[in-house]
Amino acid sequence: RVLITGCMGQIGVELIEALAARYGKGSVVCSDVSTPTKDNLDQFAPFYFCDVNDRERLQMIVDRENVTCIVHNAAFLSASAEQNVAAAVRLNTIGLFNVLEIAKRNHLRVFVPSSIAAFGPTTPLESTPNTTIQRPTTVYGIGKVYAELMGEYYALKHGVDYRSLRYPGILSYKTKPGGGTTDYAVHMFYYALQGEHYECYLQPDQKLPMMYMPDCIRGTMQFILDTKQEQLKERTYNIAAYSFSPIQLEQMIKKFIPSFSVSYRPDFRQGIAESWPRILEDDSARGDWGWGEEFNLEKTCRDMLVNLSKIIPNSVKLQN
Ligand code: VAH
Repeated sequence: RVLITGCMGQIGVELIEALAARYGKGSVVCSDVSTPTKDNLDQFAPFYFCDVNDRERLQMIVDRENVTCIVHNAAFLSASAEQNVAAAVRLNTIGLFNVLEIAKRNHLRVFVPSSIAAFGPTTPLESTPNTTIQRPTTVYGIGKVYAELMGEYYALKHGVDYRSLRYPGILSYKTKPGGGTTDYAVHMFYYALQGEHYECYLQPDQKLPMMYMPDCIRGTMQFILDTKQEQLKERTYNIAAYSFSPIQLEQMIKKFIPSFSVSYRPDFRQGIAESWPRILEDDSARGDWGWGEEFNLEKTCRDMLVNLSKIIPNSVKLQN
């Protein structure tokens, strides 16, 4: 069975749905440090409240639920990690270490998301290859490099089947974003549909690699469940779909909501974003295990707006 830590997060919520669709309801074990409400508990059941720094509790869950694979999503994202360094180091590194120790002891497969944040200002940022300089300048990014290197160490020394994907920014409408630097891209859709002006915390021309959640979920399932170890030439792969800047997204949304307006007032997150790749090169993932996106930016925008307009009351009418 698959255990998802950080199951209440942006990716966790949708990964549970995809795994349950494939293996049946209740087939996925969920854990987080925020608890589901009574009206959505069954979506996350069986659910365990678990801080991954509590190794004994994590071991109890693995034993009791016959876990064979851990998808370790529990982490502080980039912006919130900068604001809570000690807590982020505890979760993003010690928590990761606990998961690797349990995987070694119980012969589990482990998937840990990495990120474009695992690169830094000295990395070639225009088309960042799978193997290159990684000197990130954020606590979150340093934690991701630690995870990548420790995962490879456990694979090499202890035969742990460790796998990781460097995600770009992810666009989705099923959960409200929290703590990420790329989350402006989701905020824009909410403000546009609510008929509100959006003040963006990045510069208008700050290009970043992005991807739509359905592609992220499909690619992750393919990588974790349908890819044999012998296909893997790397433990960690870049995956991406497209790149855009805030002003490009503003213009794309305006095709559907011409009245939408954005102003730009960069804050500390601009410093984070400009240290990240503009374009992620993911040829290795495409060649080694068949990664490929299905949503381009226009298709993403249309799907986001159509689905969010069903969730946001009295949302602005869409054109086109
Ligand atoms: C963040 N969405 O902004 C996350 C991600 C690509 C960045 O790791 O922190």
